[in-house]
Amino acid sequence: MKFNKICVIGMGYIGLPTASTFAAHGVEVLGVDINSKIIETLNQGSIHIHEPGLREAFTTAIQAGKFRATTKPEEADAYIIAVPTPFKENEAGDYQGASYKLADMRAVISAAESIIPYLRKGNLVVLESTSPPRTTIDLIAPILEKSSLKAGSDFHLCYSPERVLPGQILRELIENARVIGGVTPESAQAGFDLYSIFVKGQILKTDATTAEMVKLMENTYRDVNIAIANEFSRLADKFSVDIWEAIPLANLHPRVKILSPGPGVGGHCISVDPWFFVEAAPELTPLIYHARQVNDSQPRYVVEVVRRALGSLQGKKIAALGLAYKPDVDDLRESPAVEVVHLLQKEGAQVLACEPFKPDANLPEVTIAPTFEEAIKDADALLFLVKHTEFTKIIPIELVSQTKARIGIDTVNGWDTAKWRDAGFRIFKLGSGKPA
Ligand code: SAJ
Repeated sequence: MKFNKICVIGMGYIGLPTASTFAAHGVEVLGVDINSKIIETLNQGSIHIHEPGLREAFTTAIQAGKFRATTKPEEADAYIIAVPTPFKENEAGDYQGASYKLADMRAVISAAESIIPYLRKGNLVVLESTSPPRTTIDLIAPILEKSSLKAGSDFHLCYSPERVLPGQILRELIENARVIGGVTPESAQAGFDLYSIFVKGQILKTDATTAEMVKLMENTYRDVNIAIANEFSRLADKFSVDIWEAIPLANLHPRVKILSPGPGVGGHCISVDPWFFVEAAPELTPLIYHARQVNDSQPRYVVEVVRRALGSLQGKKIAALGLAYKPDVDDLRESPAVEVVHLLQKEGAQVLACEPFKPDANLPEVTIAPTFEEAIKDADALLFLVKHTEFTKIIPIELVSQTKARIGIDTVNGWDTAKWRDAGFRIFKLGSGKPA
């Protein structure tokens, strides 16, 4: 199949890099988003997302005259849906007294509906948004078929998960292997043809539900593995073992690869996607459910570590270093660091946060200091929550005159304890049992 024009719906972390990459490869791309501010920004040649390499890719697309942005789709050869699938904030499922989160599919539904008037025979529609099993067949096909065209015969329909790692999206978009699940083999082939435009990794064809399940399995696998690392960190604390020494030793075993404990699992993928399995089959997913519980309760565990370091939290001044959901990104969604700040404040602590990737973030009940120096100046303790490279490079001896704090709490193993101790700090590391 040939693609002269494609329409990418959702100009977020996935949609914009995807649209830019297609356009940079010579395809005419229409970027669609319901947020008119984003559309304005894009049409002015600017971007609203921090992602290494994205500005360059977007500029290439604009300069080639191949990219335009609007709030509504137009006729095109292919439509890619890349809108968020978060969970519902105010509604939960219940299985034998255990509450689980529910997928909020409203954005996917309205994106699919927005295509109906423009859909023509021979078009391809691809859903990229992470979705519960059977979404393509049971939710998307019936919506698109309101056009009176039949999925799989009149138009092609695929599910193709995105597996790029935030921070490395532009490279991984091209290099990663991509799975294309079609509602028919012909649909899968059409999807194959589309992504062949820029994907250099393997492109593997399968059916739509397998592709959906592959995506959910990948992120669930990671969540469960992080949960066991977090549980190990709690055991290490109990037995006065340093987990940061123990994990590399265990990982010398040729078939063991324990991940890193930390303040919890955030972001819009790994902390969300496993719930799609639980919602679809709560009776089959006790392990997945409990892994979510462990990771979701890790911020509370961090508060216990802080309490161990400081005693009562009432009135204590804490500099929270990092708010993003993981190192060196500006994304604060579902961030465990933000939750730690909220929990500490509930316990009476006064927290001043520092987030170099988003110093002007506007978060309810979080105070962000204008500078790192301001955040640490009057603090009783420095709480290291996100392993941003610049925080790992702090030279402790240089901080002595800049902060009142003589206690550091490191939840990410980003500081060399000996150096901090030599500079006169007591360091409490998550998962290391006792202070150093
Ligand atoms: N984390 C740990 N310990 C670890 C690794 C990560 O606590 O050892 C935490 C991070 O700090 C973060 C969370 O887990 O809070 C998730 O971070 P991540 O880097 O593992 O993953 P994401 O959410 O940025 O991206 C994931 C990736 N999936 C997998 O690695 C299986 C990515 O490839 C997917 O494209 C993305 O989800 C997605 O969009 O689904």
